[in-house]
Amino acid sequence: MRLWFAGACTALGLMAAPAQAALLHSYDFTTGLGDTMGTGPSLTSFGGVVSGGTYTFDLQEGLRLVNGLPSSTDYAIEIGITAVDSVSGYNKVLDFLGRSSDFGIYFYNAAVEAYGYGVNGGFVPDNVPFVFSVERSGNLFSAWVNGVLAMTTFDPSNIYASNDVHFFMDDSAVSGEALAGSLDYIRIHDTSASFGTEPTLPAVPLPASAVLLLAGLAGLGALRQR
Ligand SMILES: [Ca+2]
Ligand SMILES: [Ca+2]
Repeated sequence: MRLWFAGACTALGLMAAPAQAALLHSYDFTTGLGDTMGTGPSLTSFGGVVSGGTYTFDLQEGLRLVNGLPSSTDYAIEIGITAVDSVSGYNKVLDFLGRSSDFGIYFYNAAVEAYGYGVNGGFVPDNVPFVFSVERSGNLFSAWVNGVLAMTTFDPSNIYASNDVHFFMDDSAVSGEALAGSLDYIRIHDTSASFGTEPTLPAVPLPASAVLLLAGLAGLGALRQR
């Protein structure tokens, strides 16, 4: 009896553990700014154009995602992007401080810069598609370009920790540091381990006739309760 009980508890414990190394949300711009997987909040646009599976943005026409990360401190983000003029000066890529601070992740002279800690590295190409990805785990922040580690830094001040993220939107503290380009996708993961995973589509919705039938049955049920 005790053995059975312990076994049941173990099984329940495993089932209750959070899913790890999974793609959680995928913004593919196929039908708008929503999550292709149908589970996450939609992106907010600052004026770019969604067309043909691509989000095209000029300076200060980026995106915002609120409460789309699995945690404000532990997350992984994968972005399919073509950048225009990433090679001159600062171009803000990720802002976690409500655009009130100059701190954040930039493309700086064709490198990835963790501004606030003065750490940079890697190579950011111009006018060709590439994958930019980041992970924050504990307070260790890492960034990759096409799967090659560009830079890593600890983030003890939590300047890259928030569930309100601005993409390609510069701040008001030191402005004039925006990027233009186009996005193939923005994908949100638990950890970097699932980078490269393609999204699964949500279940096919019921045809309209079935929805009407169910609504009718629900109406009958309501009538009977009176
Ligand atoms: Ca700035
Ligand atoms: Ca796409």
